[in-house]
Amino acid sequence: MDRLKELFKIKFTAAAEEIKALVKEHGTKIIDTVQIEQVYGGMRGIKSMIWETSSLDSLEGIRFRGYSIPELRDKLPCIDGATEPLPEGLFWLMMTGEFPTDDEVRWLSREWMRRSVVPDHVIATIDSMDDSIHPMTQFSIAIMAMQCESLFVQKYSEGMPKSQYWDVTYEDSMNLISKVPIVAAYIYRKAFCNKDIIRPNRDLDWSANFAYMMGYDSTEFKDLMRLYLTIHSDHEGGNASAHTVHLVGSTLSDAYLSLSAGMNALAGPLHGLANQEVMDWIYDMIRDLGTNNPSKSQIADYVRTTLSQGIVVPGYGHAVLRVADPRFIAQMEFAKKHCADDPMVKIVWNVFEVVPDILGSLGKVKNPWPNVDAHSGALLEHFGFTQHNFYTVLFGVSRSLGVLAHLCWDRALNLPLERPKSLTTEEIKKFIQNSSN
Ligand code: HAX
Repeated sequence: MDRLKELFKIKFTAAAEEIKALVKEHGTKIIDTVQIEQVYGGMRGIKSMIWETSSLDSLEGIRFRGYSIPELRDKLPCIDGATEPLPEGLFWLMMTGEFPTDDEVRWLSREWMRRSVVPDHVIATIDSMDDSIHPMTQFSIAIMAMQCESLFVQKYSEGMPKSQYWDVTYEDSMNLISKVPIVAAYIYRKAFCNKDIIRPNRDLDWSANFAYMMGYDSTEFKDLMRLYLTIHSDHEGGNASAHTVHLVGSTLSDAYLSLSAGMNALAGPLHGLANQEVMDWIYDMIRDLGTNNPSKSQIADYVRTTLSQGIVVPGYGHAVLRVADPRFIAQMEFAKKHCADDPMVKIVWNVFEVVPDILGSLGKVKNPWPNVDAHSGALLEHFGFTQHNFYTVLFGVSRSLGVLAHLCWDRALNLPLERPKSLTTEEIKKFIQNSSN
């Protein structure tokens, strides 16, 4: 058993004992009450699931195992010339609650490289898809096509006992994480680079190799990928992609089926597709205004026009956050260090100065501040990565880390089939009537 798996087993065995005792002693205590507007309002804020790897505070932003993004950038191993920590370290932290050593991070890079063989039929599946199919759809289909490799499925059909679910889910998750960058880079090179495929470089870490396979070999871009793949990985369990993976996984669908389902949720414009929408919106603005250098007052007018058409301003707002997203700030800091004079970066910063006041003045937007998707496209464009419809795939590669780490925890803790109660409006009306009697 490898060190990560062994440590994970030690941690979840202790956690499972603790949870069992906690539920036995406190199981009937009420943690929250649910309001009718929450039932109709997309279940906002209802505390109804367990997610161990990260937690989102509306004012502080995301904390991974208790650590904020600035703390992670300080504490996670940043090795072998990298100026940003490697997401390998964050995966280790999410799995075990412990920071890995430099050597453990190096081991994980090598381990993912070792497992990263993609079956020929998956490549043939991607080849068979027309370039008009959105890269996120191709990505999701490619993940599904790998499902025949699931150890969970194989062992389940052989009568595996519950106590082994975690083991095969760990193996499936490690295999999948190692393969998603290969598949994503293949889709990219096929769609945008005349199918001029670049083979993996076995000496590189997970992010640097992903950048390299897509055709971006600069030191700075590799660091951008390390940052990008770290900060997009997990955002507690209630967001649509994480929750989808958790829900689908709760039926004992394997890691492949669960991750693919989560990617379909990420592909929606109110979620991960917003990174594509942001750049498309900025390009529409530049075209409509007839200038590459719009002033703040021109941007403000364009924002008002967007709103008057009943369209949301992409990259702004959040279902939980009530401040500028720390993931936006981390990218802004990267841009200040590496490309402060870039014209697109300047537009993004000017949009940031203009939009919150306008959204705030509407009186209905709960969070007028930028989210993670407001900045990522400008950074990618700075390095010549201009294919906006691929941006959500990058998000998906990163998100695989958090949701699969948690799928391992789901199976290790034997979390049950998810099955909340729904209500009809008739039942709600009856409840209102009875409670006012
Ligand atoms: N532009 C215009 N209107 C907005 C808005 C925005 N950026 N954000 C919220 N609103 C509107 C809502 O559409 C809603 O209007 P109605 O009452 O007329 O329906 C009202 O303000 C209240 O919404 P809210 O409670 O503040 O926000 P929600 O929790 O309902 O929605 C969203 C959160 C992220 C979906 C929303 O802010 C939005 O649509 N933002 C733009 C799309 C976007 O950037 N999505 C990415 C979010 C982060 C993420 O998941 N990344 O992957």
